[in-house]
Parts: sequence; C-alpha cells; structure tokens
Amino acid sequence: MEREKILVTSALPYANGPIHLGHLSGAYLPADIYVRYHRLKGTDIIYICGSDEHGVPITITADKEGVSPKVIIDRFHEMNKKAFEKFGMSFDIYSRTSIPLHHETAQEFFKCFYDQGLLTEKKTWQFYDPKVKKFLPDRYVEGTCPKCGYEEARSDECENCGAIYEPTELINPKSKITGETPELRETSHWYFPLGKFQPRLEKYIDEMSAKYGWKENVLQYCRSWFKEGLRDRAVTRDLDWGVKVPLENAEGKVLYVWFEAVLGYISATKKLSLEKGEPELWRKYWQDEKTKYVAFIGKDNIVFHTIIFPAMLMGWNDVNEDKFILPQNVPANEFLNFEGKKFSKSRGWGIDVIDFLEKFPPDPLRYTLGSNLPETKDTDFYLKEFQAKNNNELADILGNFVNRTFTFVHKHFEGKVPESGELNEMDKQMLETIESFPAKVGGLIEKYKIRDAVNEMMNLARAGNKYFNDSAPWLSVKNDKAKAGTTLNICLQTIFTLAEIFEPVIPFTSKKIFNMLNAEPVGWDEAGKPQLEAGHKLNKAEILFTKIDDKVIDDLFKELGHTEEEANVALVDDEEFSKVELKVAKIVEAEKIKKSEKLLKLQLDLGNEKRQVVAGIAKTYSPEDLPGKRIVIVANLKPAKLFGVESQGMILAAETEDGKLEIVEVSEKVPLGTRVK
Ligand code: B3M
Ligand code: ZN
Repeated sequence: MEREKILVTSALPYANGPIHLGHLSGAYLPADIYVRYHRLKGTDIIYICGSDEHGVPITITADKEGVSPKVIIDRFHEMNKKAFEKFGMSFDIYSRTSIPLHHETAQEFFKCFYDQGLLTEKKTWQFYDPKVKKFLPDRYVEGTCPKCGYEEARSDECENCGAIYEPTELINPKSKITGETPELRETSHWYFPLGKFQPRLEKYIDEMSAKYGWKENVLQYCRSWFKEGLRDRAVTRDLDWGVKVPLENAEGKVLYVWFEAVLGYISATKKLSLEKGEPELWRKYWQDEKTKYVAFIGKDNIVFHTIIFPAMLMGWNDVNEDKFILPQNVPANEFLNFEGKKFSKSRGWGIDVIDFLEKFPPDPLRYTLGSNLPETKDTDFYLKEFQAKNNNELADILGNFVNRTFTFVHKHFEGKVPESGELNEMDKQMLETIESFPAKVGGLIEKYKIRDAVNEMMNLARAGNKYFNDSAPWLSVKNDKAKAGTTLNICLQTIFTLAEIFEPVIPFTSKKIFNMLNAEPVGWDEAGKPQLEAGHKLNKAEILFTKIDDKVIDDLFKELGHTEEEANVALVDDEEFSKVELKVAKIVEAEKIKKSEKLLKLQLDLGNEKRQVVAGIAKTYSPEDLPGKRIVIVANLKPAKLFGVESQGMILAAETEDGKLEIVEVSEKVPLGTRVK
C-alpha cells in the first residue's frame, strides 16, 4: 500500500518579537503533536515553518530602534528558531521569507496573476505623513473602526470585530510615527479580484468541511465573510521593505505582506528540497492530488488561509499545468490567555518561551499546554496549574508508575524483564487496555482533538498504577514469585506503550524511558502489543520529572511583577461588581519605595479617613507630581504588603499607547470619600 502523504504548515511567526506561550498553543504545539504522531505511524509527512520577515510592524520596530529591518529580523529569527528547538518543535525546515528564493516565488505568483489579466490597477487615496515623507500603509495608522467603533483599530483591519476595510474608511486616523493626523494622497495599487473566486471558494469549503469535518469556529468565520461578500483586495503597498513588485513602473512598491507570506510555505518547501539535493521534491507535497495539506494557525489568521491563499492557488491553477493542492483542513485554535488576561507585550503580561525554558524543562510545558489547548474556546495558562500538572500528573502518576516498576524489577528480578506466566482476569484486562490505547489516542489526534488525546494518554498511566496496586506484587513476590513476575512484565509492557504514545507530547521524556527500557520505538500501530521479551536487560532508572516547589512559582510571580491575586481577575456580574467599593480620594503625600522601580507609597485623604496605598506608577509619575490629585481607589480590597509596605487599596489608572499609566482623576465637584458607581 502506498504511504499516506501529508503536508503540514504552521503559521509563520513575525520575526518582530519573541514567541510566547500563547503562540505555542495556537499554531505550533498541536501541529507538532500531529506531525510526531504521523511519523510514528509511518506517514510520509513534512512539516514546514519559518519566519515572516516583512510587513509594517517590523519596519516600525526598526524605526524605533534606529536600525535597519534586517537587524530586527536577524535577531528574532535566530531567537525564535532557538526557542522552538528548545521546546522540541520538529519542523523539517524553519525557513525565512527574506531569502531570494522566497522573493522569486512570490514574484512568480504575482506575475502569473498579472499576465492573465487578473489584477487591476486602481488609483486610491492613501494616508501620507508629510513630516516623514512616507505613505502610511496598514499599521502605520490607527483610528476608530468604521464597523464597531473600536478605537485602536488598524488602518485596514479591526482586531476587535475582525472587519477588513479600506484605510480611507477609518475614522479619526492618526500616524503612528508622528501622532499627527495624516493627509490623503493619491497613489495606485494592484488589486486581486477575490470576489470573482467567491462561488468556487464557497464550494471548496463546503466540500472540504463536509468530507473532513472542519471546525465550527473556522466555518462560522468563513460564512460571515461570504455573507458580507468578498471584495477586491490591494496586493501591493507603498513601502520599501518587502518583496518588490516585479513590474517596470512600480518603484517604491512591495507586495502586501500577507500576499507573499502564505507563499512562504511553498518557498520554504522548495528550500528544503534544495537542501536535500532533490530540487523537485517539493512538488510531491504541493502538487500531488493524493497529498493532504493541513494548515495549523491561530484564529486571527483564518481568512488568509481559508479564503485568500486558496483563491491565490486557484488563480495559479487556472492557467498552469502544475497545479497546487488546497488545504484539506485548517484547524485554527482560539487564544490562550495568561493568568486570566490576554498576553500583551506592551503591558508586559505573559512570558516568553525562551525565558520559561530557562527555568523549566520543555516536557512539563508541552504537557500542560497540550492538555489545555484552546481548541474550542479560549483557555488560560496558570502557573499554579502548570505546577499541579507537573507535580500531580507527570511526577505522581506517570513518573511514579515508571519509577515503582523499575525499582521493583531491579530489586527482585535483577533488572531483567520477568517471564509472563499464567494470566488472571486482571492481567488479561490490562493487556487489552494497553492494546486499545494507540488506536484510541490516534483517532483523537486525527480528528484534531489533540487536547483530548493528551488527556487520554495519561489515563493509561493511571490504569498502570491501578493495576500495580490491585495486583500487589510486593505481596506475591514473597510466596508466588511467578505471579509477581507476570505483573511486572505487564507493567513494563505498559511503560513501553506509554513511551511510544506519549512521544508526540513529551518527546524528551519518551526518549529517556526508551533508554531505561533499553529499547527503540516500534511504530504507533505496534505499540500496544507486548514488545519486551522475557530476560531483556533494562537500564538503570532515571528521574523523569522533578517536582516544582511553591517557592519557585511564587518567585516567578514576583519576577513577572504580578501577585497571583492581581493575576486572577475573572468575569464579574452586576452583583459582584457592586461589592467593589470605589471611592474618591485625594493624594496628600507620595514617596518612592526603596528597591522598587515601579512602586510609590501614597498617603490618601478620603474625607473622614486616611489611607496608605502602594501604587505601581513610579515609571510615569514622580512623587512631587502627585499631591493634590483627586483620584479613585478601590477601597475595600484586602490589605496587602508590597515590598514590606502595607497597601490599603488600589488606585485606578489606565495605560496610554506608549505603555505609561494615566491616573483616573475626578474634579473638585465631587467630595472626598464619595462612592463611585
Ligand atoms: N505572520 C501573522 C501572525 O504571526 C503572520 C502569519 C503568517 S502565516 C503565512 O499571526
Ligand atoms: Zn471593529
């Protein structure tokens, strides 16, 4: 039988900042689990990723630092590549979109559309910042969303409601470079006729989803786009960083980053082929109808992978002999929050992968994220939960089962796999359980229910512990050693199966266990059958998981600059909110707190009472700015100590665009101590 062929891609992260835990659970870890599983199945699979190195955010960062974009992309490409490696991502290639091969590939697509007359050139009005003499595409401009009124909308898309519009439709635009209101100037761009492809796209998505069960969140997204009606989209921008528009009269214009970034999957596969010395190999994955293509992404990238990229591939296929396959599934995930709130670079909320892996090994992180993937709704990463998953599941269930088995076999059976003798009911049942697991777990992975698959894996370790307990080999070893031998034989077979089926999630640990077993993986489908022969010599046991102390977690909270209480803000209803007492207060005195860069100690007057409050505003305000200000505080918070200083409340402040804090102030009209509702 011909091996199944699968092409897997994960969204190409911008080389504009470090990867954080949220990224991992969106588009990377689930894909890696899927790919590792298929490799063990013997599938012919390749896994493609790389850095997305164009786009306006990169140029903004470069401008801010006063360096060239190249400096930025080199820094973050290397950093993210390393972080992924450390985390155990098993990409076949981690390419980049700044390579010439990518530029050529993207230009070839553009030319193909241009030459067949698909693209129309249109004059448009574009924001221009006269101060810096630059057109301001995309995210150089911010304003109010014309659809939902969100005030921090980008110039061409709204993060809040997902709307996509022309920059000219944005309300109250501001230049992100100078903060000024930009002018509109005339320029021209090439437009891709997305609308023309709508009927075919609808048909494609209907068929694929009916056949392969697309996720509901993905379908809903697509349907709402179709309902709105697809519009022509500009595929060029006035910018000098990016893939040059391959036409004579196109000075100063590059391809729109999304237009070329999706083609990065193809150029990366070409690069891989070259590296392997088989330049045409990529066609086997991209241009063979029998290959199945799965694109793993986060929910903010859906339209580009289910609508725009497929339309581009259709546009190519219409006029070329060598036709591309379209994504068979796009299992987009929702978002992961950190301790109840959205990850935010500017607010310093969250933790980068590289930093996390300085402190903890990758497998506990992979397991924690894997068992709580945001597959159907947003989920949260809590440090305490990470600790609990490590201590109570990995160490106490899996680690313990492996450890007690090895200890027993080394003590009573000279470290060799004991003979399996006559089987009782319990033994038979355990063998059946082992045998059922690979198919059960594999079935879930194939349906992209990766979270369920991960949780199911641990159930086999639970079953192993229960079997060990119920069989009580520590008793039988005294008067019926053969029976104890049978029990331990089955425990070792279970461990073998565990090592194999856990490999996609905790590959480093799996390797260790195989080492201890002195054995090699046998492939997913074989993994449920007894593999270890009696008499086979085992290696010494190693510690698989180290428990994490409370102190380590507390210290990490401190280092991140949050307390756990501060972190855990959940949704509240009216009744709960009315429990919060907000009161007007006046700042009487303010002083710095030693050893803290962020905190100030404030003495407050609430009319008929005085309070001391510690506030994290020292980066924005100096102590002398504050006396006299009339502010709002949360008056019924439990007192807390910060840097040894008691705080009897919290002041209300909001963050400005540049990350500073602005205290909420109240006019003289409101007497001190008044409750704010
Ligand atoms: N770089 C956006 C993102 O990281 C973008 C993905 C490109 S996939 C071709 O969310
Ligand atoms: Zn909006």
